[in-house]
Amino acid sequence: MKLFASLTSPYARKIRILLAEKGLPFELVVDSPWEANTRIPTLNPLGKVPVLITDDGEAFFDSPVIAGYLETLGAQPAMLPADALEAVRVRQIEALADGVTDAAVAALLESRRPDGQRSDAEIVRQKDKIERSLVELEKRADGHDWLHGERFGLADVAAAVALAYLDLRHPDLDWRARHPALKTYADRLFARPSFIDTKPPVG
Ligand SMILES: N[C@@H](CCC(=O)N[C@@H](CS)C(=O)NCC(=O)O)C(=O)O
Repeated sequence: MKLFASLTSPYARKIRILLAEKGLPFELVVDSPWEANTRIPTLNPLGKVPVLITDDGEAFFDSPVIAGYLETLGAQPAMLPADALEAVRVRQIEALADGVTDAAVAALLESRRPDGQRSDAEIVRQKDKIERSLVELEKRADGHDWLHGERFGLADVAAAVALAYLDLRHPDLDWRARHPALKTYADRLFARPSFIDTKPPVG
């Protein structure tokens, strides 16, 4: 397997952590879709990372689809429950966490627009999405080791990656001050080797 990814992409980090937790061997091909010589559009028409190329040469994107594919390989630990409805519930938390990342990216891009083109109202709108979602995640973390059920899984990987991305791109949000259960939860997850080994370079 080959994973095409940039080292700063939180969506790609989610997949790198899943691969590490499962101990699945893969080749990491670093490619930034923002660079002129990127190969990503030839693999994914949307021009986004991550893209996974299987040993048979099939391309899978986006990150939720790749996460689903990795489950089909049967490597342990399973990151989704065997029960189909419970698996949908985990994927709901994944969607919420990925949505936090989406809003964080949108707020960052908006904040980087030149004076006169930037909309502060749009930045606030995106940050409101983040805060509402963190309130929901805080409820799930409060009194629980994991966000769904009794086991570490895809919901936890997606949520912790989103929180780490907030630390990287929006330290001003200071989410820990308002979400103490998430703080404890995230600090525990950030200490796992899979998170330490995939920390994005600063920049
Ligand atoms: N929903 C996608 C989002 C992927 C995504 O937006 N990746 C960013 C990097 S963090 C990207 O490749 N952006 C390039 C672009 O938007 O052209 C996923 O979960 O994989």
